[in-house]
Formats: sequence, C-alpha cells, structure tokens
Amino acid sequence: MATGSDRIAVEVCKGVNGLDKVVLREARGRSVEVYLYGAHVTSWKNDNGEELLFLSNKAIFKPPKAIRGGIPICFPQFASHGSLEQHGFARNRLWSIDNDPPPFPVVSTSRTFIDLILRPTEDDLKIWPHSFEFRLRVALGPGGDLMLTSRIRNTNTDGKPFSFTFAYHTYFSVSDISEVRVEGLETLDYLDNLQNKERFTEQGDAITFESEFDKIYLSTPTKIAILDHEKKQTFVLRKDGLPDAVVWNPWDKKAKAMPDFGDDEYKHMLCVEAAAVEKPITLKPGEEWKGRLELSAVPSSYCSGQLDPRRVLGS
Ligand code: TA6
Repeated sequence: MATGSDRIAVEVCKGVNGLDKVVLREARGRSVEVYLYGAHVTSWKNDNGEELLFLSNKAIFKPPKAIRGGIPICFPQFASHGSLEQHGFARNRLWSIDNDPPPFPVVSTSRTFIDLILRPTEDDLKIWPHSFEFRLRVALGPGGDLMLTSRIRNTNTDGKPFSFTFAYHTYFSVSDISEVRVEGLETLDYLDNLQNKERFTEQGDAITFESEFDKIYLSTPTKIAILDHEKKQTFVLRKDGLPDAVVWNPWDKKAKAMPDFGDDEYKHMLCVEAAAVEKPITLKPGEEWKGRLELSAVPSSYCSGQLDPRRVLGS
C-alpha cells in the first residue's frame, strides 16, 4: 500500500508461513505488525525497537490454530462462555483489508492505521447463525500508543438480535512475572476460573503473581496499570465499551501442557484482557457496538499507586 504524505508507513507483506501481514511504522522506529489471519497483532515495538508484546517462540502460524501471543481477538464468545469453540472463531478466520470503511467514530490523532473487516462465511453461519460486520482499526499513535477499535454491526435481515462476549486477549511481555504488579483492580469482584468461576472480592492491594492465575474482574475502572519493576516500565491499559478485565498466567504446569508455549515462557508474559464477559452485548439488526483498547508503555515512576480504585474513583 502506497505511503501517503499523511501516513508514515503502512506495508502489506508476507509473514511466517507466507501469511499476509500489515506492518505499521511510525517515526523513530516504532512499529506494529498485524496478521490478516485473526486480525492478530503480533508485535508492538517502542522507539528503541524493543518488543512490548509477548509472542511464544513455539507459536503456530497455521490455520486453524490461534497464534500464541500478541493480541488474539475473542469473538463472538469469550473462553468457554457458550457452545462455540474456545474464544470463538474470529481469531482463526482470515480477515480482509477494508479499503472503504465508514467514517471513523472517534477523533484520532493517529496517521498510521489499517482497517480490517470480517464477515461470516457460510460455514460460520451454520455454527453461529448471525450476519455481522466486524470492523477493526489498528492504529499506531504519534506517541507510540497502540489503539484497537472494534465496530461490530448486526446485519441480520431476519430481524433477529444477537448477543456475544468479547476480549482483546493481550499478552504483555514482562521481565519477570514475580516482579510484576497490576493496579486498578483492587477491591473488585471477580470470577475465579480456577474455582468453577466462583465469585470473590479482591483484596485491597495491587495484584502480584506467585502461581497459576485466571480471574475475570467485573465492572473495572477504564484504566489499569501493569508495573514491571525490573524494566522500570508500566503498561497503561485504557478501555472503552469493555466493562470487565481478565488476568491470566498459566504458570509452570499449564505451560508444560500447552504445545505452542515454552515451559519457562510463563515467567515473561502476563495477559490482561479488556473484555465484556459478565453481561453479553446484545445488538438488534442495524445496531453497532464499539469496543476500544488503548495501550501505552511509560517509565514506571509515572504510575505506582495512582490507580488504586479508591483513589481513582475518589479523584
Ligand atoms: O483468558 C484466559 C483464558 O481463558 C484461560 O482460561 C486460558 O485458557 C487462556 O485463556 C488461553 O486460552 P487458549 O484457548 O488461547 O489456549
């Protein structure tokens, strides 16, 4: 795709196993890579060319397997919350480049972006009998922020509404999981996937990790921080239209059980997922839902303690 004076660089090229990917480049070496397979962001680099997302060395780039790492998109079903395959089918479908997207709903400072689109195939309609248009804009901001904006429209012609659950299943790259804290989820209710999705209330301090962790936090603030002390870096996750947040680390045993994940890789990743799980989203024909994720990586001094819900909600 030609580079215009208004866009730094958007390049369509071949990735692993010849799968099509789009590379977005901004000034000073920042970049993002997204595969048309699953509309899957697999790389986000800062202006030192450092990778900010985790991608397993054993990731499989071969349909129908989902790519292990980066940002898989879970739609129309999160995890096993329904009768479809785990995490739905959007992450293992081939998306197209949307050359004629409808006007973008939010004022964007980003000049470097790509629009992708997914519509159901005949086979998809057999397993999930709903017509939809799923438009995803992946944008790299002038400050190096990564923005993903999903627009899902119900295009059923039979008057039927449909409901779905959703997640941006983001794998953050961290230096050492035992040195990481998550702020912004303190005192919130969560469903524990390791205890039959039973509901509990989180304690008052930032979350730290010392064993397998798989929780769905409910009705969270729109801002969550992941502090990596060793790297002196904080990921700030902002979300819109996605009330919940899932936090996952498989730890050692699950890591060994996953063929597309290295035994020790759990030490260097953490999933914090902007999601809509507890209350499925329902759309009538013609209606459109928007779900937005904005990620930034900042020096740690910026954040610690600033995202305590009691403080955030009080401010
Ligand atoms: O988002 C957390 C989770 O639902 C975990 O329960 C775990 O299964 C993880 O997703 C990975 O799922 P996957 O289907 O990609 O192996």
